[in-house]
Amino acid sequence: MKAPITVSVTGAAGQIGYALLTRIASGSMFGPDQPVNLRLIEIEPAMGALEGTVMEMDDCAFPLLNEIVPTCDLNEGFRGADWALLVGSVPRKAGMERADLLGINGKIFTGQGQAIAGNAASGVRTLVVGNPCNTNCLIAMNNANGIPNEQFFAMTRLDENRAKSQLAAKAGVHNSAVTNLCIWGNHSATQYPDFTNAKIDGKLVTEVISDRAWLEGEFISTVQQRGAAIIKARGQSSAASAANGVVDTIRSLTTPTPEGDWTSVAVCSDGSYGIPEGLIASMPIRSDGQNWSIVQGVELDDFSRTKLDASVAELSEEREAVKDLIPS
Ligand code: NAX
Repeated sequence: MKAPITVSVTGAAGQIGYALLTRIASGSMFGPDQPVNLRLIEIEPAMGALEGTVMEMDDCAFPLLNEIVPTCDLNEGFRGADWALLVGSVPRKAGMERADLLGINGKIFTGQGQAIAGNAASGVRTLVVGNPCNTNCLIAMNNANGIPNEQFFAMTRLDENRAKSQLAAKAGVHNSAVTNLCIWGNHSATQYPDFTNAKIDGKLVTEVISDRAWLEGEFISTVQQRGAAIIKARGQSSAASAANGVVDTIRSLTTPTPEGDWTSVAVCSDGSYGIPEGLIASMPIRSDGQNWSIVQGVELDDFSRTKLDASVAELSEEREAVKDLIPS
């Protein structure tokens, strides 16, 4: 048997946590022969609910679950972590400005970045899901002294999966036929699901779907607004699909990317595609199973460039709004 991997999850008593923990402990995330330790982090008022989640995890009697530790202490929660999944954050409430939300959540991610640096394994990789996830990731990364920037990610995989499913439905094919779908920029309403480089059965989407007005209009807005549509229909935000996005992101980072394809995840920009260095922006990524790299040379036409620039401008504004939380 392999040595267990330690996974820390914040917001573990929330909706996404509920859907995610069983996927980790059942082997969906790291494979059917990889034992896991789970360290579940919550705020004090949610510790009772977390206890209930832990009882259910016990009742699953997962063969791969080695240990489960519920805690509201960040140092204990991130101790020895190989992966830190930062899901918990404070939702936007009525009357709250975006800047207020950035400030409130920013403070959470300052402390979590510091606690990761102080307690986790040196190779720890961090995936931020809690919104605004790109900028929360930026804050955590800049407060995690000694942990390389390449080990920080923010999730746009749910958006990629949503976009693939919309294109597949329009073309009347299975979603597995859709490849090379990149979400560019911010995980927000400005994100750009790039249909110009995506493929269906190896052909450019634009050759398969001739309805350019649909691609530029309804397709993009459906992907951008899918979260809101799910809230309207379900009365709660997406949870199972978000948890699935986390599993897919980590599998894509830890297994080789299929030849010729790429996947979307927000990473620290090195200046590629004119995205200012240091911003956490979603780009096309390939992995060899250990290390990842940004795919270079993806062509952006004028339409794509305008969309990407708008999303990057929003990321720059967010960075400006939280600059006090980023040590220089
Ligand atoms: P819930 O409100 O169900 O759960 C959030 C949990 O986080 C709560 O249990 C809360 O007690 C906990 N929490 C709050 N502050 C914390 C802190 N400082 N430390 C530890 N735990 C803390 O939300 P849920 O539906 O699970 O969504 C979680 C986050 O994911 C939200 O910010 C949401 O906006 C974001 N999402 C991000 C997505 C993405 O693609 N990046 C998509 C899905 C989701 O909307």
